[in-house]
Amino acid sequence: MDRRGTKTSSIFLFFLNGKMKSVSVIAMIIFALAVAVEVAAAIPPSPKYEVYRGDVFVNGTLAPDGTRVSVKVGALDEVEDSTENGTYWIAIKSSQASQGDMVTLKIYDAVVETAKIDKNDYISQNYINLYLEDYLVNESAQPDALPETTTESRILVNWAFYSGYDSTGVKCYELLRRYEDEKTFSSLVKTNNTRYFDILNATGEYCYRLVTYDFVGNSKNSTQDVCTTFVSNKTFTLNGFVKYENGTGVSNANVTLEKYFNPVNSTTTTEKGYYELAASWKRYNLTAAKGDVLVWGREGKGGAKYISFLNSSAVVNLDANKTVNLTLVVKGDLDGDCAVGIADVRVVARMLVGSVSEDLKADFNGNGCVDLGDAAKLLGFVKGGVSKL
Ligand SMILES: [Ca+2]
Ligand SMILES: [Ca+2]
Ligand SMILES: [Ca+2]
Repeated sequence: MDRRGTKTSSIFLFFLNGKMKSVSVIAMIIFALAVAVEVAAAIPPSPKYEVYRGDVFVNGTLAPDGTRVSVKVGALDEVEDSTENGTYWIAIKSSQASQGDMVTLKIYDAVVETAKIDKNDYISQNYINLYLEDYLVNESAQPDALPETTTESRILVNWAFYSGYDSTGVKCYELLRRYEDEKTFSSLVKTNNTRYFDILNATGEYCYRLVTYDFVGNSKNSTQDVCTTFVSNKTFTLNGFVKYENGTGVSNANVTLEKYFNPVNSTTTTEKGYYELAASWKRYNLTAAKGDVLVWGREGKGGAKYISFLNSSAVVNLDANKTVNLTLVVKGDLDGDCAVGIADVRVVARMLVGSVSEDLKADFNGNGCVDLGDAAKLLGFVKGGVSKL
């Protein structure tokens, strides 16, 4: 007889021997049972624990902090832990488990060990090191096909999530996009969602690629990119000024809008450096350039001296009427005073000794670095003898 049974019986005997003999037997039994239930609740059930602990290794090295480990005993709820210093510790109250129940140990969603429950001990320590080898994502998610063309400046990219994609589970997705002539895809979003609304801010082709990541950090690209072309017949105006570094307008500069390195539209600046162009809703390269200007001597004759200019360019997303100013740099002017003089030669000298960081604007001989030849050429230009940089 256990302790609970002994106590219940003694209460019962008290009533039988005391002054309550006249009370009906049924009422007495109900009262006794109520007391018995209360007493039973006050005595905790025997605590029995199965403790699982050990080191966790992922791909041959101790798992990083936060690696998810779980233990599931029979039909009981799974209990989780996050690794710290490469170890896990999980205690399962095994009172409701039965001897021989299956124990499943997982790293993320991957089953890495199994065991059987042993209820003989009050606290049973189970030292089990866990090892996971996972070097790839078993299957990649695939975005749904997109319409060939769209006139909306917003597109929904959808994909499906399938549980059981990967042995360790899918942690997140990354959607990448490539617009028109871009050489590579760039990241739009990392998400647990399975859809993304993308804003298309220029007409043209957009291609999407989905990357699936598992919990270990492996990734896999979607097998096929999906593409759509945003079409619109809207046109916009682009205007602005081309200026020298000192803020003076550059007259007679050529301003060109290019797409795929082909000119789409071009104009020349006014006396004050103003330009204006119109083009369809796209993304362009905008370039300002100016031909050599004779500053000394007679054109085409020996001894003549010309100032040249470095092209200036910008990427312009023409999704509205826009103003873009460009700055034209005088070739050889390294201190920004819009003139080429001995002060600029000193700047090149400082680049040579390393007290000023190298700027390829000073690579006048075009060999890809700033060297003594550049200093000599610039000095020749300033002192005479070199007619053009
Ligand atoms: Ca995997
Ligand atoms: Ca200068
Ligand atoms: Ca050089």
